[in-house]
Amino acid sequence: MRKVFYSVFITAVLVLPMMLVAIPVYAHIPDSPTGLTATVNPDNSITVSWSPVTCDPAIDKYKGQWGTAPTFNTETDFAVDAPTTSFTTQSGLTEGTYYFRVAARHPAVPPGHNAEWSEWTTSVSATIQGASNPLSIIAPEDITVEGSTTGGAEGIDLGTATASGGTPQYTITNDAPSFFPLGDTVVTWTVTDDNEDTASDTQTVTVVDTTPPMITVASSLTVIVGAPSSVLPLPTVSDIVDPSPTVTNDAPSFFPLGMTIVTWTATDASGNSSTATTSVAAIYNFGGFLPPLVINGVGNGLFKAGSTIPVKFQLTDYYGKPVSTATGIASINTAPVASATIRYDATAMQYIANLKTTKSAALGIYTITVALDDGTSPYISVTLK
Ligand SMILES: [Ca+2]
Repeated sequence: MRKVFYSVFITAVLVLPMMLVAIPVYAHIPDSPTGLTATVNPDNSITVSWSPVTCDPAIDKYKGQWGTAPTFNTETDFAVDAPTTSFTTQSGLTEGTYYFRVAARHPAVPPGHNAEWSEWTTSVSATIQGASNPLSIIAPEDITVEGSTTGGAEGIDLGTATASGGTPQYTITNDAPSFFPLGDTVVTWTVTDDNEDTASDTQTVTVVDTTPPMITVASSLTVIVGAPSSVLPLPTVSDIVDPSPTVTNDAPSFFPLGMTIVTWTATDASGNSSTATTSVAAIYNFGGFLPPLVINGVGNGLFKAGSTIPVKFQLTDYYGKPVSTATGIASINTAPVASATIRYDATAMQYIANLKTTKSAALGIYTITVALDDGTSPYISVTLK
């Protein structure tokens, strides 16, 4: 009996005070929330919600954890004050499965003592699908086109952009100008779907000018020997893109006697060029026959057959300066033909050929011709008697 008494006594002394302290002071651990659901929103956020926990004392806060794995790394990823029973993540989550779990809290009751959290709920998950098929657009291939108008190109067929993903129907637009200047222009193509989401891509349009100018010149031209190259008429030049191609030629400063081939070159701003040639014949300025073939500007023309006819004339260059270096043969078409070489009389600054006519020539009209070394053959009629 004594042993029993002591045992009860010791138990009462040690245990009873502990019971008196523990039972009334600490709030009990609340139930975990129930009805946990996770829902994907159109903006690719996820809303997790749960049923309110009802117990006494009332829940004052919920906390949650979420992530891409059912193992949660941090103690608290979100917290909301009761009676709120939902939480929404940020929008635009990338493709994947997201996991959530929640706990509820009793406040400290009575004040000054510890609040108590429930156990975590079992996790729930939601999967973002949309990210695997986002709205996208592929612009047409970059293109290079030939210039079609002054400074660039118009009416370019850009091709067709292709949209996919998102929420059809699609509205596709681009910011292409009607006129593309030479060089690169970046065109931005944009698709808008029924969800008002947009996506864009770019296309580079390159306008080039590979077409040479057109050039038209006189194919042949006759000038007076010594004429400056400025006497040449300018060619007609045009280009599809360049309004004023550069025009050059390889003419000498002054044209020498005879034939000179002048090459004209028209070059556009893109470096394309075309050429054309003009054959320039430089001849003497023949001053007309002089007396006695001509007197006072009128042909005399009556000579005795067998007599010597002095054939006189003057040659000058473009600037009126006498030319002393010409060669030539004067002749008259009697049968046989009579002829004589011209020579230069420096004193008189004129040419002379003493043409001995044929004595047996019949009465009639004959032609005196001077074949000059510039390729010309001035002539005059005479009558032999
Ligand atoms: Ca061109």
